[in-house]
Amino acid sequence: MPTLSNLAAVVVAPGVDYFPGLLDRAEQEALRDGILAILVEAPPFRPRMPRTGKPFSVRMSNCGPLGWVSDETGYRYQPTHPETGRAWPEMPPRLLEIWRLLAPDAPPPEACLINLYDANAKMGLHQDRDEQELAAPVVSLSLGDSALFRLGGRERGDRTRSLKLQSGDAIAFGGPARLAFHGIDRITPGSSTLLAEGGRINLTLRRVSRSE
Ligand code: MD3
Ligand code: FE
Repeated sequence: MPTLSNLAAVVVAPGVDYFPGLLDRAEQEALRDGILAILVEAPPFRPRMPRTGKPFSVRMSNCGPLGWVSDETGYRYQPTHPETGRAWPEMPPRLLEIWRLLAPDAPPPEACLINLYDANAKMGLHQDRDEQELAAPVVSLSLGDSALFRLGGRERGDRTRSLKLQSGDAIAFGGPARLAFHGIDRITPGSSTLLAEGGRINLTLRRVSRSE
């Protein structure tokens, strides 16, 4: 198993451990290929906002026992793809290893949300609070074009700061940061050669259910 190039965390805020360049190019390529294979089995879908049905600009898929989906009826985790009805593909073992390294005290992740950004996609400021287990951190990995990530506090009106997330970067959000507001303001097209078609893939690993 290849080694991670940089396991030194930069604590950018309480509970936010940033690992710039955690994955070297070979690791990024291996992960990319694993995710592209998953997207054949579990094709990207476009989530819709609860109530209004307004489509997200980001397309999504999932791997692992549970996947996050959103439509007119609400946000939820479910074991099957919303369009094919099939179980989500298994999580690549390498993702489970990265989780063990970055979240050593947490039970294993149950969901890996795959967010797909084209040149115009963004994600508005929000909290991740659809999980029963809020003691476990959320671990995020970035592949492809860079993104301008915005991180706030636990209240929507709190001051925010911006961070550029690049291909191969990882961040773990735990403790006081677990319910921080966050979003993606924009991506920078052409900033990475990892994805042949351009764009950005974000992988977000989460523990969903409580494990006493
Ligand atoms: C801070 N994804 O899927 S990853 C999401 O890049 C999501 O696609 C963004 O926000 C993306 O929910 C941001 C960084 C991230 C993920 C989860 C967090 C930051 C977080 C959970 C709590 C606090
Ligand atoms: Fe989020």
